[in-house]
Amino acid sequence: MNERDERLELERFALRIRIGIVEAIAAKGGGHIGGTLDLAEFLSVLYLRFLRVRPEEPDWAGRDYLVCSKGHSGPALYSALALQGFFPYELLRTLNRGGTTLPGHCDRTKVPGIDATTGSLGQGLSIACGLAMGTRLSHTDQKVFCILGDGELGEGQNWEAAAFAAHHGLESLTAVLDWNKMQIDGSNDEVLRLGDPVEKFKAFGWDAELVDGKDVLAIRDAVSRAYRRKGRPGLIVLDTVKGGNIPCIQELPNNHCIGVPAQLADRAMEFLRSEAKRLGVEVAE
Ligand SMILES: Cc1ncc(C[n+]2csc(CCOP(=O)(O)OP(=O)(O)O)c2C)c(N)n1
Repeated sequence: MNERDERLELERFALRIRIGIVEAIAAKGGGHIGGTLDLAEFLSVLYLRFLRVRPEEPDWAGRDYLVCSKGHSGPALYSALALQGFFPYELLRTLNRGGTTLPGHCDRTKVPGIDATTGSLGQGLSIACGLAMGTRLSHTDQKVFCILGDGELGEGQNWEAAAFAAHHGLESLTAVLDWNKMQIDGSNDEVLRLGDPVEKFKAFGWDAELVDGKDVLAIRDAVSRAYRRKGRPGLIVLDTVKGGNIPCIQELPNNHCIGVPAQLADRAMEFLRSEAKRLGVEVAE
């Protein structure tokens, strides 16, 4: 496949992930939409091109793992998992409602394809370290990915895990930072300055690189390098915008966890439909 078609296919899947997120959160009337939408391009690349998983056998022991440490972004993974056939797409509309099997935050015991229960920020990287250590002890080539939030990095446990992973040379571990520069109460610079995450993780002994979080081919190349990396853990910093480039969500002063009334959902869907037209994706009315 040439690069143009490759980009198109990955962007189309990212768009479908975004549509699933908006439909799910709008059906509930609101939720963690900002930092969820911005993961679409990364998840498109990971699920379409790399992650070795089996939708018909989610607990397959030979799978690659994905821990979403910022568990409030679960709906992004749910949308990708539904599109990949882990469970019926219609379930997305039950997100976070009474009796649902799709809680707002990632839940390994309820959602096929979710590898770690998260939501209390700061714990996922430690879980991922444990999984990576497991792959080493069992001599497999499985990979472990861990999605982190930049606000989440204010939790000290991350830095203990970062030191542990470097000390043990956990080469199967790749952390992916959603660097949208915003958290719940404002920007990182206002709440707790993170500085340059690439330099910070390098100082801990990791490989680390910055990638445009919208550029599916750049993400593809970074993930490809992650699959080949030897000797040390790696960090991919996704340079993103909170709100996933949907203008009416992105422009809100705080889009972390918001009510999504029908009017806002309609505006978001109108934009996504225009994107679908541009990319040649069929969307149900
Ligand atoms: C231990 C813990 N403290 C506080 C919270 C409340 N909380 C939920 S999301 C959030 C902000 C997270 O910001 P960030 O990691 O940047 O997420 P993103 O902006 O990417 O959604 C906070 C403080 C929590 N879930 N867990």
